[in-house]
Amino acid sequence: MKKKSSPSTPRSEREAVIVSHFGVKVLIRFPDGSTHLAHVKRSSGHVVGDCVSICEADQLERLPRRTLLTRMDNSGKPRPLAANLDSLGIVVTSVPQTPPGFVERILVAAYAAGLKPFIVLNKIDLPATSLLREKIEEEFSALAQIVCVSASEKQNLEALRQHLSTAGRTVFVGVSGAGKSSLLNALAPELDLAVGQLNQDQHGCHVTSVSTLITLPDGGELVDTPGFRDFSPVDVSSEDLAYWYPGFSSILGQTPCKFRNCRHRNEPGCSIIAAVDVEMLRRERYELYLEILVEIEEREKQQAQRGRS
Ligand SMILES: Nc1nc2c(ncn2[C@@H]2O[C@H](COP(=O)(O)OP(=O)(O)OP(=O)(O)O)[C@@H](O)[C@H]2O)c(=O)[nH]1
Ligand SMILES: [Mg+2]
Ligand SMILES: [Zn+2]
Repeated sequence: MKKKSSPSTPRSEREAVIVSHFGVKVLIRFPDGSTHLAHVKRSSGHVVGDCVSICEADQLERLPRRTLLTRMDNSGKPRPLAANLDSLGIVVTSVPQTPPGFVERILVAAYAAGLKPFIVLNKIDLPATSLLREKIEEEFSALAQIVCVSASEKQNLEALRQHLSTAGRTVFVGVSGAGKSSLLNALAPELDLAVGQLNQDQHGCHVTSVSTLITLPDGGELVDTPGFRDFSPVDVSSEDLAYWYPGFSSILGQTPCKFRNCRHRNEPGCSIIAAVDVEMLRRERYELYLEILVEIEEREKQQAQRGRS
């Protein structure tokens, strides 16, 4: 049977996948494994994972994307991170701490982008990570698979390898210093990506500045990304947020709210508020929903104002 090609797999020798992006240059990989450094405009919008076709004069034409993960930067601009992904690994650990709500925000972004999320709890060799493990398992085991590893001590890497081998193309996201690059190095030792020490405040030093796509020896592909602490979901409207928000869909599926357009704030007959009252839904998680809802509504208001002016 002829193998069906997807947009994330180059179909001809003139097609390639972007495996690194350096601003005005991208490293592309052809189906035979050879690579080539091509020039692109800073405004090209290409990202790692994009499939491109090589036109005349070395110009790259981007092929349609299957999926795209985008985050909002500090100035409120959407920044595409990587394309043609299947799965998203949220890398968390005890040091540096992951900001409250980070995992929920990324879960929303992953679901909305059509990616299957899972959690990688790294640095299980540190005693502080055992405490975090209990918390993460309590809060997220019903929502996503959790793989507990130590990149530096090479603990339980086999479980991660196995997970990745059937996950398609995965992107790792997490705060700087969580150990994303260390994990890639542990999974593919010939890589030798730069890793950095934590600073005096136990934060990472933003060592990785470009995303890199690698093919794993045991199957699957993995994208390393630069660390960031804030992640506001893009491409999610205030109306859609509840649909993607972790833990809401099972409640709403069982008992829909009285009003179809319920925003789950203070509307009568709201099943989400009722679930919080009977402790079926953690109050902190619900309050985080309200926080993200305000952010998105604020953004929508600004967009509407810009549209009018
Ligand atoms: N104890 C312990 N330290 C680890 C582990 N994995 C990574 N580290 C350390 O954590 C620090 C940060 O690792 P990196 O791999 O650079 O982290 P990163 O997430 O890629 O950081 P950015 O590239 O800045 O986003 C380094 O000092 C690593 O040696 C682990 O499993 N256990
Ligand atoms: Mg890194
Ligand atoms: Zn409601």
